[in-house]
Amino acid sequence: MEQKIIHTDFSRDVLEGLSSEQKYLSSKYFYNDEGSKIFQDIMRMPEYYLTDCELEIFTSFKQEILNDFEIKDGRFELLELGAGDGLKTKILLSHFLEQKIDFKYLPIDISQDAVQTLVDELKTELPDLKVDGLIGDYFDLIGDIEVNGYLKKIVLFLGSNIGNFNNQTSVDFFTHLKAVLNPQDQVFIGFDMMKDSNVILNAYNDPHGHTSAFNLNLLQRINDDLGGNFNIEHFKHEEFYDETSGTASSYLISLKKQKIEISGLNSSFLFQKGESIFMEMSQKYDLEMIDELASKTGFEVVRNYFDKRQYFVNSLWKLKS
Ligand code: AVJ
Repeated sequence: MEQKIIHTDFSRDVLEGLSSEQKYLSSKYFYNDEGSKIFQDIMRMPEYYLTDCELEIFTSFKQEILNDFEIKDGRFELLELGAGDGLKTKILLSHFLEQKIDFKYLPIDISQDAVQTLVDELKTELPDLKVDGLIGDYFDLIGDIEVNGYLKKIVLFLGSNIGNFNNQTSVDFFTHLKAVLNPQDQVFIGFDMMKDSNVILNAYNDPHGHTSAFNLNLLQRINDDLGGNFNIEHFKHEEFYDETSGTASSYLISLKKQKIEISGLNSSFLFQKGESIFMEMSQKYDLEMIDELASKTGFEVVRNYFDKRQYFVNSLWKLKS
């Protein structure tokens, strides 16, 4: 009997990634409902300093950030790409409400569960907030941003989500974003800074096993959604950090020679013992790289906000005039 193959982005991308010389999977598929939960465990562990840094920045500078957003007396829309659980954003949201600012919050995430939970929570925690959740991929949704008249938009891209993009993808992303923005709009981005490699490796190779579970969950997702037969005990997670380029890279390593069948792809894939699957990059930045990315894509930096240790920066950009 011939098997019917349903081609989704996920199946196409898995087929392409596992068929290539250096096997790879895209980290954007980490965030199914289970993966989004594991990511929350990651954010709560002390080794994952990124969350604490951004919380510190927002807590210390919430009024200055509001001033720099230059709302004047009008209304505005706050769009957040990859909002997740909105933990850090809530600090800004509640401050803006206290200041009686008239704005609407539009959280966007690839995980339906994450968006639904966030919107439900916000309705009880911040009943005065105007909020509309959107589900989808950032790239696709940027195209849907309405270039509607005079309502100022501020686009949040926090938590070093940008780190998952390589240089070319980051340039494409901001170029694309710039094309749908109006001259008064702004972008507020979280970048993780280059730093001592031990600090980075502790965050991405954590002793609790959350990062490992996060990566292995994607193999489980392939089993569940595409009929794969990965035994996740036959893979282990490894993290590398290149101090020169600032790139942290995540791999899963096959612990033995094995053949994996994925019935939904009608394919099988041979793994040698020690062979790796490239899972994720988490790019770290310095200020020069940030300036360069902004100016290459038609933006300029208004202000950089740092935490005390200067581990992280939230960079506010406006359109280059
Ligand atoms: C959600 C992309 C910011 O790269 O730091 C955390 C994802 N991966 N631990 C990051 C992640 C492993 C995270 N971002």
